[in-house]
Amino acid sequence: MSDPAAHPLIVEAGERVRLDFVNRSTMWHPMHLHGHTYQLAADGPRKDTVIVLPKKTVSVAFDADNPGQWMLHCHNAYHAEAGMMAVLGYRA
Ligand SMILES: [Cu+2]
Repeated sequence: MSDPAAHPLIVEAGERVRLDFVNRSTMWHPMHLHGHTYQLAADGPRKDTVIVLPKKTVSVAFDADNPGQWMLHCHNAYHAEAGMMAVLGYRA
């Protein structure tokens, strides 16, 4: 497995960030972001985990308001251990 910290997703403090979770698999993936809550659609609920159904895409948006390094991963532990994880970091 590659080191997720080797290629972090970099955001700028204060920006509004959109994440598109594209599920090309046939499994459910509860995608979880640490350190932030994200919004589903323009006026949707704020959550830190969203289930991405098979063959579906879910777009979320969050405010980059908590500098640090944060994990973004599937909440199925065996998926995360298989590599479904990334590190979100802030531009220095
Ligand atoms: Cu998963």
